Amino acid sequence: MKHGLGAGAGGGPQRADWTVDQGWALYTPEQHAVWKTLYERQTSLLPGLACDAFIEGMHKLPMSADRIPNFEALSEVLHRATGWQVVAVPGLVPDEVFFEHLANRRFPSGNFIRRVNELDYLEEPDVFHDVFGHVPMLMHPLMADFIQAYGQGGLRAQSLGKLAELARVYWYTVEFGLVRQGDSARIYGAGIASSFSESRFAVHSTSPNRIGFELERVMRTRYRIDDFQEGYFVLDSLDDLLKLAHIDFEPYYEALNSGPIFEPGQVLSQDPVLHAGTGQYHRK
Ligand code: HBI
Ligand code: FE
Repeated sequence: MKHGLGAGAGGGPQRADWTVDQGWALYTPEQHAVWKTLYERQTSLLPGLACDAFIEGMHKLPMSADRIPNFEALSEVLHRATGWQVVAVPGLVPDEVFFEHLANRRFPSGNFIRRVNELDYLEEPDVFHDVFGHVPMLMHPLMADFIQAYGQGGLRAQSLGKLAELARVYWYTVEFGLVRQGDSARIYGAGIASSFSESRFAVHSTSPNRIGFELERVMRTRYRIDDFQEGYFVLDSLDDLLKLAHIDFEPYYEALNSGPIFEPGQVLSQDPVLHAGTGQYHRK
């Protein structure tokens, strides 16, 4: 197997569930070095920006600067903590395959790593985004339950034709979520935590909106995948994930059949605004 192409490239998946071997022994010194650069950058940046749960999860995992983590070693620690495992996939997998894994507490992680000349550029989730970004929060029992519930809900949403609405919940929590901690809004979302530039932007920039999380509002809000977010939604506490993990989305899908859809940078008069963004970054 060749890292970077993906075992499935061209020929379809190796196995029906799209998993492949991580192929840990095949990583080159250059690939381990890319991990080291990214790992050192983020671990020195995130204290003070990421929430305590993220930092704790990060420290409890068998991860270090010197090598790309081994998924079996990660899974052993993770499974003991929250019953999750990390399985290798060659890149993005079809939605239903992704959901099926999550519903069974398996987190599909890209086994390849970005190239050294593309440290901040990512077309598909690689091992740094998936492992460094996502796995620390999977050590948290409420996040562990919530992502499993998202997998189960995803399968259901697909059959109802409501995946776009549900995907917004995932986007504004698991990927780009902030949570109140003391007087500040801290990172718990993997898309932010794995990004050198967005980590600071999300927490400290005056440009983006930071709005208290409200489920229906979030499900009505489009997101951007091409640049920093124009707005973030902030949980009061990670305890809110408990409610989100057990919620019945169907009444929400019903409600969403009518009413407005909001643009990423919008602020509504009824929003619980923590910070009204200047919008400066996205105007330039
Ligand atoms: N596959 N490997 C991988 N990782 C993802 O985050 C992912 C995926 N397939 C589908 C998907 N995400 C999303 O489109 C769903 O959450 C909607
Ligand atoms: Fe992700």
